[in-house]
Amino acid sequence: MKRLKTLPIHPGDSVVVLTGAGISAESGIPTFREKGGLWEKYDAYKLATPEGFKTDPLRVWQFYSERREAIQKCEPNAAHQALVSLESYMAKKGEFLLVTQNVDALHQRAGSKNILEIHGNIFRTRCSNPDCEGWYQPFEDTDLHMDEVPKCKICGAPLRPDVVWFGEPIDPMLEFRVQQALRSCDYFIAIGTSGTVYPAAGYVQTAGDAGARTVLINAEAPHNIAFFKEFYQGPATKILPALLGLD
Ligand code: BJW
Repeated sequence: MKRLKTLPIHPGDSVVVLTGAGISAESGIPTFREKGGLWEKYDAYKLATPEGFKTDPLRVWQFYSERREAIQKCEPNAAHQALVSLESYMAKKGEFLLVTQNVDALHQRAGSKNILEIHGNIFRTRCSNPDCEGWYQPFEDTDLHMDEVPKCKICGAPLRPDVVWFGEPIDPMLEFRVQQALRSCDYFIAIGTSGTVYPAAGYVQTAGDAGARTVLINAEAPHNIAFFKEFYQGPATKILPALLGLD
């Protein structure tokens, strides 16, 4: 590969990184919308909406249990590691925020610290009843619920994975923190995301309007490409370390 010029990020800069399924693809975790992706094989409306869960909670749990099991066998890759290096480079003087749409927790396993999981975490479970206090008390859960829907100990309602489905809002506190960071960052770097799902797909506009240098690293040109000032096409594990001068 032609040697890339490194991004001139200074330790005192403010950087917001947005990651999507593409960053974990080389760890062996399927993306959603590519050929062979999850939403090609499975019906998103049946498996990733509150309506789908109400209709067939066991089928939804089987889908998430299979993914829990598969993700546990995967390891963070060079792109996850590069973001850990960037965060530690900026730790003393700068500001670094990692916003991930991924539910796989690979960033945490790699060692990233300042991270917001806007679509939740597949290894957490919570009550599905908004009137129960269990709704607000997600807990760590690596169990596989293949044969039976787990029930809330407080109200008896079905428990659900603590992820954000279509039609559900992002946690307003998380979204507030993201919006604040987007308005004051020097760099907005998106990695491995198709720019299809909102509100994340709109973050580049907010950052760009506020004057940030907007950079995209992706295997293919996504829907919202026009909003990025720079686009580097290729695998995240090669492009990101090269752009950060870590290769
Ligand atoms: C590589 C690579 C490599 C591969 N290296 N690159 C405005 C306009 C239109 C619609 C809406 C709107 N606002 C809201 C909506 C509705 C909806 C939405 O966006 N729909 C669109 C699909 C049209 N949004 C929502 O419903 C959101 N909620 C919301 O807005 O609430 C508002 C509200 C307020 C008040 C009350 C009620 C509601 C919630 C969205 C939740 C998304 N959930 C999922 C599932 C999470 C749990 C789970 O994992 O099962 O999140 S869907 C799925 O898509 C998952 C992902 O995080 C998300 C984004 O996908 P991502 O990461 O971009 O993956 P892909 O597969 O699409 O792309 C991967 C890319 O990587 C590809 O481009 C590859 O080329 C690339 N790649 N290998 C680099 N090695």
